[in-house]
Amino acid sequence: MKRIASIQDISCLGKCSLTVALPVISAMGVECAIVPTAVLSTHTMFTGFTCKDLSDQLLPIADHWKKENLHFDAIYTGYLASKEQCAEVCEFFDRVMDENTLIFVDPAMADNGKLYPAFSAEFPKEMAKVCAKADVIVPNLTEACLMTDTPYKTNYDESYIRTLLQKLLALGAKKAVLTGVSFEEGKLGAMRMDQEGNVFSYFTDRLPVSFHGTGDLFSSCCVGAMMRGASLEQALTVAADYTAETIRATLENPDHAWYGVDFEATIPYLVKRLEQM
Ligand code: PXL
Repeated sequence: MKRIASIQDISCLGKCSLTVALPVISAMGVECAIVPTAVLSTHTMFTGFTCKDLSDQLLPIADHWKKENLHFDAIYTGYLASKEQCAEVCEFFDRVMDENTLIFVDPAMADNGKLYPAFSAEFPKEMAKVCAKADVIVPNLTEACLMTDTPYKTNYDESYIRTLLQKLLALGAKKAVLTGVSFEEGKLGAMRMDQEGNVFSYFTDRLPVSFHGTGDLFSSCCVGAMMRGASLEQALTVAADYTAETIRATLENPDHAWYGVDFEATIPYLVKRLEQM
């Protein structure tokens, strides 16, 4: 069985980060080890959340794992607790990875033109250094703009997205995927560019809502599918479809929570998709 180490926070309640990565990756038949970056009472869209930074645990965990001679097929990072933690995560990669470890970085730090509340303006520069070490990065438009000093636009054309992808690759990542891309009303998707400048994109119907945690769902599904043998392109397709299907299912539930999606309800859909791959 393939083994992923996922480095992100535990939001005790919130349907995001590790409470999404663990069940989704496990359901995909891939082992998910975790490295919690912080424990929060909820995600940061609530007010009054508590947060315990676990930075002092990251490298001791890495060293213990190294001593145990464990191989990780992927290291997948998400929400980090502080700008200082970005350097520790880079060091974590160096200590734990080997030549067969895929580094998959979701620079979860911003959306809709704005940094998440816990981060200062210097954070994106530090996160860009984590992205520099990655095989695959999956920022949304806001995160990509912040890391490349590009003005954030909601009205754009394909050349804007291609330029942004080129700037992301210039950070050092081998493949860059931009999420939340739309060139056509009613469609939303992802576009990836490799070091040769080749692009691939995939779109689903845009649903008339935006839910918290869907980025984590997309990333978890994408890296999980790659561990199951999918190419990045196939993985992006499955991840986009699963995310869209989950938002659809959430909207159909009149009692759905405001703070996250009903991804639990669509795990059977995801498992079926994997079987067809
Ligand atoms: O879904 C990204 C995320 C993860 N973890 C925490 C968050 C957020 C987004 O706001 O607050 C703690």
